[in-house]
Amino acid sequence: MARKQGKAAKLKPAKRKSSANKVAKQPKPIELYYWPTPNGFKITIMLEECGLPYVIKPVNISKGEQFNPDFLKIAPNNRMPAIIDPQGPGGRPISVFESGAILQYLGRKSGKFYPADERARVEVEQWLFWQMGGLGPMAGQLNHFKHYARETLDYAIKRYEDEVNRLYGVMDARLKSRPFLAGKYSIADMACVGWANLWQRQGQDIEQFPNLKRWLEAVKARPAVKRGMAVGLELRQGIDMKDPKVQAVLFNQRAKVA
Ligand SMILES: N[C@@H](CCC(=O)N[C@@H](CS)C(=O)NCC(=O)O)C(=O)O
Repeated sequence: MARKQGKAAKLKPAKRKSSANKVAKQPKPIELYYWPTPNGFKITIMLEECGLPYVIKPVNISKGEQFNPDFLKIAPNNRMPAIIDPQGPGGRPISVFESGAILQYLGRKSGKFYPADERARVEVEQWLFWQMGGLGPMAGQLNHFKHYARETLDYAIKRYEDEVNRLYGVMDARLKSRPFLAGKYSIADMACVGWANLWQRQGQDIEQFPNLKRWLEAVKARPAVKRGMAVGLELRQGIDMKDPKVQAVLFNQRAKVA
């Protein structure tokens, strides 16, 4: 909705406005360095939910654009998503990497989906960090070993399938007595939905988790979530994750020592 698609990776900060045209001009859109994956969707969902104007800067991770020097200046972990907000604190540009930190930043900026009240905020943060440290990495490793690894390693597949199953059990228990992870809908739900949506691919049976199933349907029914999870899907069309050239970019990455 609030989105435009731009060309990748010219990371010039926004020029300062003169005071004469400050009032009349629209705010500059947030630049979202993005590829359509569950980590990317977290941010498109939040931007759509908040109605914040943004422009997509595609980072084609299958071609290695996450290693472009300009991108590394704002995202030193060579992973998307990252943002540049031209109207950051003090009216100056700011860049943020790590999807959890971006969600928190946008939550503070907009005053939405990330409550200021300390108790409510702690509820959100526990589940946000649970996703960042648990569900995301475990499901990511499962995806690797189950779908992409050149050797079939039963031990690794079982290890991560079990762990994702355990995490879904934790989520299901949490959702038994509340509609959303932190009570009210929040950035914690946005962080999880793209991952939980892949339950089939993760070898899980959603019927084992009725509360998670109800939550997933409710979150996915939100118009902003639908829009957010549709952003840029066309970008990855025709990309074969089993292509050795793609795997050479994405797998076996080691430290690049200067
Ligand atoms: N902890 C990071 C993880 C981001 C991440 O893993 N991004 C993946 C796509 S989902 C990526 O950019 N991969 C590029 C690569 O593996 O080189 C976050 O949540 O922002």
